[in-house]
Amino acid sequence: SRTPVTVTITGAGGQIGYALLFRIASGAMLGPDTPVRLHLLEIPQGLRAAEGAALELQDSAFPLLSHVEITDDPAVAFRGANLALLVGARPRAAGMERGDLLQANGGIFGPQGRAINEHAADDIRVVVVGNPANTNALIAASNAPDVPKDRFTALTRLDHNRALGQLAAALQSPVGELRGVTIWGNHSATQFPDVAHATAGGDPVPALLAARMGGTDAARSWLEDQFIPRVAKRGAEIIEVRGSSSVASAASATIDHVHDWVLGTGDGGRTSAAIWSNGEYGVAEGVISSFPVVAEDGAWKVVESLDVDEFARRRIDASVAELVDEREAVRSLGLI
Ligand code: NAX
Repeated sequence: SRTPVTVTITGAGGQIGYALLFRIASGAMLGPDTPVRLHLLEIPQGLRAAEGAALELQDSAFPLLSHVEITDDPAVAFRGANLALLVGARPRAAGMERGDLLQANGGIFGPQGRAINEHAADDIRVVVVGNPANTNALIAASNAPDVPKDRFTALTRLDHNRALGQLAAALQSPVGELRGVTIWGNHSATQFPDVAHATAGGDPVPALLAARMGGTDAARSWLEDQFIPRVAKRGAEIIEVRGSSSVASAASATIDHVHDWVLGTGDGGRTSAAIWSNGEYGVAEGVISSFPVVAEDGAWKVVESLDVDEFARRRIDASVAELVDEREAVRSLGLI
């Protein structure tokens, strides 16, 4: 049987952690032939919740689950880690300024980046879920100088999946027929969900929308006034309707992200992930921005051939400007 893959989950005692653990242990993330070791990192007050989840993992008798380790020590949690899902973060409290939020998260993602640098396996791959996800990933990457920058990513797959869901509903098309949707920029309200190059059943989405909505102007206003803001603000809608933030959908998107990164995007084609920018599409170098990507041989690659029109350019630039601002803020706080 194969050597288990070590997966570290931070914030494992929290809500998303609880939804993630069972899907990882069932094989949904790394496939039915890959055994897993789980390292659950929590702060002291979260340890009991993680221990409780571990009891339930035991009670689920997953054949692929070889071991569970629970700790509040990052050195122990990241030792030998092949994959790290960084979920635990400091949420924005009422009245907290952005600087305070970034400072508090720097106190989490700086030390975690250093522990990854020192203790993780050579093939470590990191996805940051905890918000502000892109900048937390940048902080972790900057504190792990020996790890290649392209191993640090942030989750925009939930935004991507939200866009697919909205488009499928609007076009009355099965979600599995949709290709070529992109989330650009930051995982925040400035993100740009872009369907200009998307297809449904092989047909161009902009033309399908125009046909359904009675013209290109109607389709454009639907995109600008409904689709884009609804995807970008879906987190708030979930909180309002459900009375609690997105949990299962966030865990599911995290599973999708890691699955595709490790096993490849294959026939599913393009997706979206926030990765280290090397300046593709004029995005500032050295921020963690969402791009159109495929994954091959365990690495994300930006799909570079797409036309960016003037509307898309403005939207991408606005979201990237926010990422550059966040980078300046964490730089001036000495966090990177
Ligand atoms: P919870 O508050 O339920 O869980 C967070 C857990 O992290 C807690 O158990 C806490 O004890 C633990 N924790 C805090 N600091 C830690 C540290 N230094 N080391 C280890 N563990 C630590 O939040 P949950 O609903 O699970 O959400 C987790 C994060 O995901 C939040 O930051 C949230 O904003 C973010 N989200 C990101 C999304 C994305 O698409 N990127 C969408 C969903 C979600 O909003």
